[in-house]
Amino acid sequence: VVGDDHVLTDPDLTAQYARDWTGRFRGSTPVVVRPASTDQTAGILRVCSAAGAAVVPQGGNTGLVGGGVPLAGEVVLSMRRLAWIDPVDRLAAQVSVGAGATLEAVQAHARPHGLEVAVDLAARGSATIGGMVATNAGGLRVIRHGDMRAQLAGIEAVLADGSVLRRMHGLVKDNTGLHFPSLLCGSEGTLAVVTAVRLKLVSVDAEQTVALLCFASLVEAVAAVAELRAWPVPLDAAEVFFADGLALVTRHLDIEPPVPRDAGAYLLIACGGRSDLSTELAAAVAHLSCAPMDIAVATEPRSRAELWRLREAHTEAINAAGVPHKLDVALPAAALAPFADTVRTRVTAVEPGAQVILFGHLGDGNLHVNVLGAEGDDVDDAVLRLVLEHGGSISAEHGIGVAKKQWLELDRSAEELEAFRAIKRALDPQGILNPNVLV
Ligand code: 2HG
Ligand code: ZN
Repeated sequence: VVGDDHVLTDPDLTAQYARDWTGRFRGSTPVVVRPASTDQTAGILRVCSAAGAAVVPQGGNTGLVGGGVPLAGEVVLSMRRLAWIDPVDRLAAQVSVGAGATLEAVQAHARPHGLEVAVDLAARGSATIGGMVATNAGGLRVIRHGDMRAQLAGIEAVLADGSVLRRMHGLVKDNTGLHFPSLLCGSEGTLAVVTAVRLKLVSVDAEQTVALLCFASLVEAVAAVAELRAWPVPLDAAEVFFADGLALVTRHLDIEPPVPRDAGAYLLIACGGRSDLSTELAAAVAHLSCAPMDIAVATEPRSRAELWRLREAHTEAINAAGVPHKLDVALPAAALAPFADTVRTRVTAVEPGAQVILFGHLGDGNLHVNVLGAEGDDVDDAVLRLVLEHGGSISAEHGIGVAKKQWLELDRSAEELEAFRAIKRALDPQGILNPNVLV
């Protein structure tokens, strides 16, 4: 279907497709197939259906829950060659792209038109749009524009039997029955393989301000986000990290932070618009009930990037220190601080030598609990149960994959999971699409 050059069987070539970026998930595959079109994707799935061969669809392989790794010897369907990008539709402020286009490539394509994809994340250089849709990626700007699901104006996807669902006209109003972008977004490659996406675009902010606020505690940072939200300056991001993460990042990058190293919580906020909003932001900060102990502000691209780097580099700094257990969780705003206060004790109770690093998207109630030095799954169990005790969700934005599959039944009801399975059986009766993920 794809020609010999795009069927990889040499273990030296397939190895990189069979493990994840963190090193936690390692599998094997007899074959990696690399289609360049929707027709070829459909052809491969017809062959795999006929052979009853299980398939793991894979984009940029930047996922963090093992959802794109062939852990049971599945065929890998690498979507990276479907990297076409149509001209930007300026009238509609939309663009159609192949599933394999990277977020960075689409951003570079849209920016000359003053437009951009509203979702942004640190893995932008490798993460593909198809993978971001399949996992309903969130990232750094959800507080303002919503997650990947909110950016979808159309989708094209291939079902397990090779049939193609296509609705890419991008109509803003289209109330004609089931909405496949919603159904497939977040289905983690279990229902269909996304081949193309019609994305809504937003206008690029001409001026942007980033501020790093140092607080005595997370309680104060959470309260600050609530108060800043009520201020008439639209927040683009409200991110959090702590002193231990800052120490790891500054050591890894060999830099000095622009703020003291011993704050109780660091809140990075960003806002943007047509004009410079830094005066409004300063006024909003000055009115906070709990004044920050220290502040660093940046309006120029370079200094903004330096502040952002302190937050974005957490993932790579942690990975340089070891193989982490990553627990991406969501909590109600009121439970964020009580959870953060308890989680370290719960982890060290089951894994005395473990190091817990917390950071995340505070404005979305989304914490990334990273645990270094954990052996088995006891740590995952302790953290996820603590999340549920606090009324949270076991996955905020990374998905379930294989990493959290065994805890899904604690979070979703038996009735919900049976509905998941019924949809899966209807669309993929042989169960060949990502069979070890989600349900
Ligand atoms: C981020 O927010 C990503 O930087 C990765 O979601 C989180 O490394 C992580 O745990
Ligand atoms: Zn994140």
